[in-house]
Amino acid sequence: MPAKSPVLVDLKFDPAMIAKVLKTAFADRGSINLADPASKDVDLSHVDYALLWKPDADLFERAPNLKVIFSGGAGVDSMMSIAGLPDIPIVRFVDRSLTVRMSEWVVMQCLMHLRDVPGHFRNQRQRVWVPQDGPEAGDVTVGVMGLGVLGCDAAAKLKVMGFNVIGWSRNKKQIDGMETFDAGELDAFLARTDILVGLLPLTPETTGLYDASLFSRLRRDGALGKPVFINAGRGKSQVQADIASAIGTGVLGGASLDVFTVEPLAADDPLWGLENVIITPHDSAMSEERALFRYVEEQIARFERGEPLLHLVDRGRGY
Ligand code: NDP
Ligand code: OXD
Repeated sequence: MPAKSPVLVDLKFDPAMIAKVLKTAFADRGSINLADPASKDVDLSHVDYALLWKPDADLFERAPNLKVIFSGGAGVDSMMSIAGLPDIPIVRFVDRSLTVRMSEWVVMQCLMHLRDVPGHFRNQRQRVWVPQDGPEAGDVTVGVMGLGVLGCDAAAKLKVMGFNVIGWSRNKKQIDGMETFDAGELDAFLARTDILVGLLPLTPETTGLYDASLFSRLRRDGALGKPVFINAGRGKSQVQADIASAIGTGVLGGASLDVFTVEPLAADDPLWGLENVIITPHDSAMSEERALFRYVEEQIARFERGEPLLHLVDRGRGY
């Protein structure tokens, strides 16, 4: 039997962690880690599978015979824009732990705004005692934009916390106990939303979608007073300057942002200094290396048994 081709790994994550975890991954076929200086001149022409996150620009020239590309993350926008991307299946990362952690982050952010945690922090720092009598979750409608793997899980957990949850996606979804809207019903969806949660992939349609005009169409007479914007999808879906000015003018009451137009967020960006803005450095749900390598092993095994790959990217839609 011919030797199995090693998996090509080019993941711009923590290099020490990748090197460590790779030692026990892909036991039956081995791997070529492009972060390893020894791989610099290695012949990649025989490689069948590549696991990539922000790969080197010349990768597809060096590895022209790939059969499948695996994304190191759930989002594939950075992959889709690489010149020379071959027309072969691309599999995105779908993982229980990543999904659970994203939902933790979303629920936490909604609760932070519901219970005015930024205001409590401010009072604590000033050593003042100001009890707040805010609304309960059931008085507030969270509108989730993107009802895929992450959006559906987050929506279900928000409902457990008592929020009224509605959802928006490209195609209309039937989800028990949740009112849903399709792409053409954006205005109706926004008019009902007190807390907007963005869990959309970045595509040409979703680039710059969260802007001043969209913020101005959110519900203004809800239990929170002013609407809140939360985004963990992709930063280029938001017009960042519009967030800061919407908070300044009171169109938005607050925001939680895990993703930014340019990452890392510049030290002089005004968003850092806004009290009602909670910033996390794109760590709401990071890919866990062991789970990622196991996932790729399982998918390769499926592919080689002649079974369909799971979680394939639709090149036409871009996600
Ligand atoms: P999925 O592909 O499972 O879901 C995407 C959802 O977005 C679908 O419901 C889809 O609609 C909807 N959608 C896409 N384009 C449009 C559009 N133009 N109009 C309306 N709805 C649209 O993705 P996941 O849930 O797994 O992940 C979502 C995104 O989260 C990723 O692409 C990534 O960018 C981001 N992410 C961020 C992380 C972080 O750490 N901050 C971690 C992981 C992911 P339909 O169902 O009709 O196709
Ligand atoms: C992802 C991410 O897409 O971490 O998985 O952003």
